[in-house]
Amino acid sequence: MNSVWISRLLVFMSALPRVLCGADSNSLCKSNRPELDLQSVIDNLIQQQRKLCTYQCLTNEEKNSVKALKNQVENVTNLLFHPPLIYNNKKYVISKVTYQSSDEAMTYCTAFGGYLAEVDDKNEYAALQKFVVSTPGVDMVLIAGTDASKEGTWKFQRTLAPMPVLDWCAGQPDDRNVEDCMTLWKSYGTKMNDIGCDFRSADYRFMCELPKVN
Ligand SMILES: [Ca+2]
Ligand SMILES: [Ca+2]
Repeated sequence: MNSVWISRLLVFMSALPRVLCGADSNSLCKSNRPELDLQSVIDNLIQQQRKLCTYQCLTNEEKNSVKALKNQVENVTNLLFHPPLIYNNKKYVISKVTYQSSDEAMTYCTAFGGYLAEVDDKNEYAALQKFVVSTPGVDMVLIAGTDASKEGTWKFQRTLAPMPVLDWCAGQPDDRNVEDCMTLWKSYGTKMNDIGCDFRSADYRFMCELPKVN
């Protein structure tokens, strides 16, 4: 229900006691009024309308500020990331730039309201594989996952939950020179590979999982 209809309903509900009871307010009506408890219904509707009053109730000046901010965020997003994938009500983006550490990559993702992309099931994994394949100019893409706390036990950095999907490139994970972070590697079937958590190559990119914003 939109706010226009709520406003109309509020006007109607406010008038309802007079409609029901008339000008002389007979005794039957008086005795029924507490049971109707119109005031609490009206209070309830007013509360609901307040909850709906987020963007609609802003002044034009405030709406323009919100639009300008959205444009700025979109411009910065386009500067930093390739065109996104929308999947299962989430937005995934792969960076155009490299990163100095997995922590720094996570900080980028957090700044946009998300986190390093977490593969929660095989369908999401397949969608992210296709996304990496279809994004030009990227090969090694950092996603969520680390075995830093215990070699060979892979968890998400954010939740510390065990990774439910592990699907390695041939010969991986090899932990070569200590590799405790996770990538998808396009050159080797876009499967998983363990890599160092710090900067090793200007070719590395990272993928964020963000809330989908309309
Ligand atoms: Ca390792
Ligand atoms: Ca490796």
